[in-house]
Amino acid sequence: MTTDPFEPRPEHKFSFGLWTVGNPGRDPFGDPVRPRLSPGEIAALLGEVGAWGVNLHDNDLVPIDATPAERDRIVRDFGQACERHGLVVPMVTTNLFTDPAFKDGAFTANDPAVRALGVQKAMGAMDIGAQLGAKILVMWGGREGTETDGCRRPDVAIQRLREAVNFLCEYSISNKYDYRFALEAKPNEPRSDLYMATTGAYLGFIPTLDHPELVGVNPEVAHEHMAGLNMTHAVAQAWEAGKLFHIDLNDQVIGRYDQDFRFGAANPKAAFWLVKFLEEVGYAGPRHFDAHAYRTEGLEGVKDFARGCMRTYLILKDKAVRWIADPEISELVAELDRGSQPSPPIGQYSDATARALREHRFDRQALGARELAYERLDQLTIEILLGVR
Ligand code: GCO
Ligand code: MN
Ligand code: MN
Repeated sequence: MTTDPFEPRPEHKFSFGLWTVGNPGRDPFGDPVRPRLSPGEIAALLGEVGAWGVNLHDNDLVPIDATPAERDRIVRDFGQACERHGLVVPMVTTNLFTDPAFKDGAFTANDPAVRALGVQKAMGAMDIGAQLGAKILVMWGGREGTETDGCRRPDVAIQRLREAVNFLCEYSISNKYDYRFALEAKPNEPRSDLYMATTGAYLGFIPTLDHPELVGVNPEVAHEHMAGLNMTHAVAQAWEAGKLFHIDLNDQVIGRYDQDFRFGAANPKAAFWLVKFLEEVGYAGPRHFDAHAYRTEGLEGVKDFARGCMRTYLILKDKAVRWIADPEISELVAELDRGSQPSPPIGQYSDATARALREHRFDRQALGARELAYERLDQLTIEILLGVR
């Protein structure tokens, strides 16, 4: 019996949001094209395609005006549906963008009542998540941003954001929820400019919090690409800082509208470097697909979309293994990494190391004349990706 090497298994930790496979295909120009699935139906679909986890916004599951009793019943029923379909709930998040009350943002809004409502709503999302076993709270600003910067000073917005995150960290601690907070940056949409436009911005913000140890980031491929940036570089900086708490995988053509394409659909080479990095460093968190099917699709197309995200990840993981094991590539990489002339190490500063460095005579011309075979290296990479190697 042959087994499909690209079949998703629980240890791959593939997760989808209720809002991703549940996306009915509405866009700014057109109405929904797919029937709205209930959370239970989505759990069944995710179980069928072989996902490991399902994530949710509070209101993907519990309507915003549900009574406490309705809330309890809905959450209990959903927990049972997840169990039935072999799914865990690793992450929850808060919808702070759909309701008109949040038209000027939530945590950064000028009206203190809106800010307080935002924090109250996030507490409610944390309660729901805790009941379902979630340990990661994603915080995406949604509408934390501006069309006109006349509305408030942007540093005040940052102070308000800090106040809210600090409060929610304490809420997690005092309820023993044990959440890790993953802050998700995005440069624009739905506002013209969002605060905290890049993962790097959040990495600068986190050390200013009361509980920086509880807070990391949730980089998203599409969001870095919307800003014209390199996702793998953003992820690497987060990883190196011990802050890669979650990841949103999808795809996005640079310079276009917010596309949320199937993982690897637009930039397979960028996706390859990302998967290679995650697998090489041993990232152990969820691989969450924050994407949705093309608007041309029905229910079967949504399954094709979800299977495609996971399959592409696993194919790229296999390509990464091939890349690392390829003798010609390894030799080339080792050669490119090798020093070409003796030089004093930089290392720890001391008077002696500084003197040694000041006095050293480099053959600068030889350094400039050295040829670096990155063309060959990249072509070998492309040949692996295109399947001829
Ligand atoms: C977007 C974001 C969202 C968030 C989600 C979780 O572009 O709309 O990526 O999908 O990830 O709201 O907070
Ligand atoms: Mn997004
Ligand atoms: Mn996202």
